[in-house]
Amino acid sequence: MELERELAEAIRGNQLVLHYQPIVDAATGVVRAVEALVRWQHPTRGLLYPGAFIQVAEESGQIRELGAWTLEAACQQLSRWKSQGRHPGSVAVNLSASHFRDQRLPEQLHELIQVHALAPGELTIELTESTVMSDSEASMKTIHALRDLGIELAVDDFGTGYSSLAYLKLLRPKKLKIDRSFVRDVPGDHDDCVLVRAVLGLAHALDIEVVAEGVETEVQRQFLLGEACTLQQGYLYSKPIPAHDLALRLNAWP
Ligand code: G
Ligand code: G
Ligand code: NA
Ligand code: MN
Repeated sequence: MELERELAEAIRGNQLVLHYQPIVDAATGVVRAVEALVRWQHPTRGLLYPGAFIQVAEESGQIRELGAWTLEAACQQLSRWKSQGRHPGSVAVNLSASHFRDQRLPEQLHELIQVHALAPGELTIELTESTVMSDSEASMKTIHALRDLGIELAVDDFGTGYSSLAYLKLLRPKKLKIDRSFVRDVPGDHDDCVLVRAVLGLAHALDIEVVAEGVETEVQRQFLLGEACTLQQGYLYSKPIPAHDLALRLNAWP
């Protein structure tokens, strides 16, 4: 209850901060995109991670406000990087299911793109499989509206939910992110190797890019590269870090 009240202040005040984790072309080391991950610099409890407050935000109805803050902050940061002569490729933002279904979201995104003069392909929305499954009719409206705006979708934690092939065909995401639980034990675990290959084959057939999440070791990197999975994200490359630290790794722009 207290956290709920404090969160309202945090969103309006200056206590939330985004950290960014690069998504890297593992063959060249070039940063192809960055994922924004929210943190709460709490006045007395220190730096809080989403696990400590996203649920509270959901249950107290503050998740849309939090999502709006995240979107605005990420787009601002992208503009700032560009004005500094750097470019991260695109910025990915995680949105909760209820925010995604909010019929005001497309308008909100349209405005953001205008205000920050973004190319639509510079902004990616990350969704989990359950986000879209939970109310497919409202979600489909959003999906079509985002497609019209040119905003790209990525399916996060792929393989952990109840994805069907029909769903992928409907959603037509730009990217699939293989959940890190499938990446952790490659190449040692035979079943996980088979699963990773199957996802890559499926995505390739549907013309969807694949990102391997949770890449922590050189051995995992090499295995994935051998399977032609070049887009990789994980501690091997970088943890989520403040914008200023990430800037040093970004590509020159324009
Ligand atoms: O680094 P990490 O603890 O940040 O992220 C944990 C989880 O929190 C991830 O599943 C991520 O999708 C989620 N998350 C991170 N930032 C946001 C955000 O701004 N909004 C929402 N809804 N979820 C987020
Ligand atoms: O659900 P989502 O994939 O958005 O969650 C991202 C979470 O995964 C963040 O908490 C982030 O800190 C964490 N993460 C990112 N890379 C790695 C990694 O290589 N290993 C582990 N264990 N966690 C990671
Ligand atoms: Na994510
Ligand atoms: Mn993920």
